[in-house]
Amino acid sequence: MTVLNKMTSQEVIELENKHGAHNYHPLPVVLSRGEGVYVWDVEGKKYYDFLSAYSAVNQGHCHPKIVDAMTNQAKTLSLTSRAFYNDMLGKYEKFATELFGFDKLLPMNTGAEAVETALKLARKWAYEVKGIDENKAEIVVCENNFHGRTTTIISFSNDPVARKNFGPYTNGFIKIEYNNLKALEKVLDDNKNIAAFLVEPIQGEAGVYVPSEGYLSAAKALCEKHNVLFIADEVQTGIARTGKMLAVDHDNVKPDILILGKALSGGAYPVSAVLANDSIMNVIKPGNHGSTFGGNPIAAAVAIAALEVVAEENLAENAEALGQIFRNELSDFVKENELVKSVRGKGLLNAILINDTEDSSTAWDICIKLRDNGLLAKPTHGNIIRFAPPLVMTEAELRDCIFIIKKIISEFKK
Ligand code: IF1
Repeated sequence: MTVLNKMTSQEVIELENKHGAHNYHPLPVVLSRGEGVYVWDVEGKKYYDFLSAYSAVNQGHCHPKIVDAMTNQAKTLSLTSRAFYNDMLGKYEKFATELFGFDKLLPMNTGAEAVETALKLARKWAYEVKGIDENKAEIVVCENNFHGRTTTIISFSNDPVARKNFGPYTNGFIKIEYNNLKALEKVLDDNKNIAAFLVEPIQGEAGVYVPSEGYLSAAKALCEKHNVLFIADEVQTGIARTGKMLAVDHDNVKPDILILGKALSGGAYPVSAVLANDSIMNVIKPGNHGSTFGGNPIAAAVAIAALEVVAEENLAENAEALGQIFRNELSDFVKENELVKSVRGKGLLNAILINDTEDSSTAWDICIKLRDNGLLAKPTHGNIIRFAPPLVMTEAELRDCIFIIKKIISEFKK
């Protein structure tokens, strides 16, 4: 078939441009292979991956254990739907609930679906357990949040690019400032109809914005005081990315509802999940919620393998140690470099802030130069570059990458 003939990067880009919807603006690099921390383009050039598919590939590209679990299961049984039992889902649910310390797991596929699930769960709990009048429940969210792309989720986004002209929007959300406990306290004091507080432990899309120490635990305490569910969206921060299995573990917080996605599968397959205890999850009855693919045997096999890899290869500890080196090295560098304002993050979820106007192309131009020098990273809103390599990186590889990043930024001319 001609469409499968070998193509140059330029040809692939033109093909996508012509036949694909323009809902992305990718860095011009066309990848065709990945292994561990490396990816290769169609011309054979090798790169360090410093995005990890937005933190989905924490376990590294094509991890052999995860690929084996996936291919073996694919050859055995791939999908039954939930109309019947399959012999993998229960095993996975037992494994994951014991690992994260919850009674129950509800399996979905994408992050946005899991967020939607958590919102539905919180609302149903509010009416049936907390006793809020029907259709009156409110969910508190944070400014500059990113939780996905569905109509309800973008209803409470304040990013005009993600939101404008997709209305009418879903009601029932109150937005407060992130990292502001007074704002949370006020909204909880003023309103008796609040079901839940939905929060990212670190705001990813907002530019790796790390809240003050103690923010999450104090927010959790406020929620408890008001009988409001604390929902942690760990789709991006979870599964060892920030140096602990969950980012809330840094603050010793146990969410009422935990949302996982991305690296729950090591990037091999779309797998997401919502975890909660029985007092909450038991409001969901047959027919209330579901998904054709959610909880399929391949997803279950892949997720078990992906979570085992995190423990077997000490990925949380590695992310913590390498993250310290990365931020130490770059904050020293920032002090003597005009182009970079600061470096921030936790574990291997980090970002540098470029010293330029928000709408200038400096971050993008630096990413192009990094690409030319064998390192792939992507700019995000407001001249910020996110650095999030796979967690299987070695210290020597990280130091090699730090060298490349410093070199490119030092040489960079606006
Ligand atoms: C895109 C950012 C990352 C998420 C959190 C839910 C979801 C995401 C905290 C939804 C997804 C993505 C999706 C991707 C860009 C991206 C992203 F730049 F927007 F912030 F990762 F850094 N909760 N994050 O971060 O998960 O439905 O996509 O599986 O282009 O939308 P999904």
